[in-house]
Amino acid sequence: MFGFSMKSMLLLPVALRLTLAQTSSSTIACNNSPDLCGRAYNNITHLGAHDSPFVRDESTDYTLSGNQYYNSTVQLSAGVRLLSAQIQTNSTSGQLSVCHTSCSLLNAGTLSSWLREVNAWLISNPNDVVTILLVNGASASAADLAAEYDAAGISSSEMYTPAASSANQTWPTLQQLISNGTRLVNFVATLTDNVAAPYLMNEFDYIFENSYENFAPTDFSCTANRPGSVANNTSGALAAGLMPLMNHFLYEQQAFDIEIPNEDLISTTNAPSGSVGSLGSSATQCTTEYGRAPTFLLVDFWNVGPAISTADRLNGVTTPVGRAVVSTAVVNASTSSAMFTGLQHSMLCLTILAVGSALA
Ligand SMILES: *[C@@H]1O[C@H](CO)[C@@H](O)[C@H](O)[C@H]1NC(C)=O
Ligand SMILES: *[C@@H]1O[C@H](CO)[C@@H](O)[C@H](O)[C@H]1NC(C)=O
Ligand SMILES: *[C@@H]1O[C@H](CO)[C@@H](O)[C@H](O)[C@H]1NC(C)=O
Ligand SMILES: *[C@@H]1O[C@H](CO)[C@@H](O)[C@H](O)[C@H]1NC(C)=O
Ligand SMILES: *[C@@H]1O[C@H](CO)[C@@H](O)[C@H](O)[C@H]1NC(C)=O
Ligand SMILES: *[C@@H]1O[C@H](CO)[C@@H](O)[C@H](O)[C@H]1NC(C)=O
Ligand SMILES: *[C@@H]1O[C@H](CO)[C@@H](O)[C@H](O)[C@H]1NC(C)=O
Ligand SMILES: CC(=O)N[C@H]1CO[C@H](CO)[C@@H](O)[C@@H]1O
Repeated sequence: MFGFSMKSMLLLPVALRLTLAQTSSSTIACNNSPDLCGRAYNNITHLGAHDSPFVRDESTDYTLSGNQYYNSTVQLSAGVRLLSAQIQTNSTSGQLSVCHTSCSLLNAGTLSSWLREVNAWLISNPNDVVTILLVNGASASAADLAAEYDAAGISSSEMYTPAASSANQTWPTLQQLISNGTRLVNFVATLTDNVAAPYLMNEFDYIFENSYENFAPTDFSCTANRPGSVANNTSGALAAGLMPLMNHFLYEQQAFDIEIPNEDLISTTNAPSGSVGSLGSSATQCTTEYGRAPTFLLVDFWNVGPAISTADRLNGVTTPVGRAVVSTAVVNASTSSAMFTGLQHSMLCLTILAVGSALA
């Protein structure tokens, strides 16, 4: 490996590249640590940014609907390795877009433009494996979604295609994914079939989740909630080989049943240890209940905590390398809750209209 930068390595013939990658696996970091290279994909904990493209920053006028303070590129550079996003259809253009609940509430652009952003990061970070979890609010088909990946310039050969369509399978190690060039892993909740794009995995064929709808720190539970076939049957979910995804974020109920990410409690929610409702204590609890660490942790405002400390602890990583340092501060906590953007205002008006017409 001496004398080769990662960039010059990309110019080498594939066979030589594979040899180099294999011989140097103990010194080059995979997902920020050389210790993770030889671990199976399902045997590490990937930190996830819930609703990754929905940011609360100046580009969205600090919208209260935002789940993150920093965009997907910054998330990845700081060590986040799973990005979740909701897909909706923009009713004006008909385009598949990353929109929060509705494209009139929070529109983060077309799906293909967001995928292009993620792929740009992957290309400049050749030793990292990234997972995308699309929440299919648009009920898009695999073919429709594949068209977005194509439009983003992502080749299907860059993506991991599972060896089997069931959870009970041997997952490759990070190093195998990297050596194979299949560094983008994709789940969709949900797909009726993936014949048109076998790299799109129906989430609940591979993953189980605890409940995601929590309002108080005492609400968090490790019990399997989805898929419905294993609801309240955590041991059954684990025995089937489903990977645990631990949702760990709180909603705050506003007037007219509007739910927004809870920013007031975020310093506790994402804390590495401490009081009830902290990410660290929930992760420890779930690790005990599952007899293994959760494969994925999904959080809002990932920089606070910092949430990545808990993923590092579960992974046994003490000296991560190659991460951008991002402030762990809560951005504008005191002022943002007082703000109401034009978009949210119109959404609220729509809701009132809807309530009005329901009453009429
Ligand atoms: C993400 O945020 C960073 C920092 O604010 C900014 O420099 C970059 O242009 C943003 N990237 C995208 C794709 O929006
Ligand atoms: C739909 O997309 C167009 C651009 O193609 C955009 O101007 C419009 O705001 C979007 N509609 C909604 C409801 O977000
Ligand atoms: C690597 O790619 C080859 C060819 O696409 C495939 O047969 C093999 O299963 C892949 N290995 C892993 C570990 O994904
Ligand atoms: C799971 O348990 C909860 C709490 O006891 C209960 O409310 C829910 O109906 C159960 N769900 C299923 C599918 O059994
Ligand atoms: C839990 O799931 C396992 C494995 O699918 C199954 O054998 C068992 O009957 C289930 N238990 C309950 C209470 O449904
Ligand atoms: C998983 O596969 C292994 C061998 O491939 C088999 O022994 C085991 O019974 C399977 N488990 C389930 C839950 O299907
Ligand atoms: C806080 O919000 C205001 C907009 O109200 C913005 O001008 C300012 O830059 C924000 N502060 C930080 C630290 O982001
Ligand atoms: C569930 C599982 O595969 N656990 C393994 C993950 O990797 C660690 C470290 O190599 C092992 O100790 C676990 O047994």
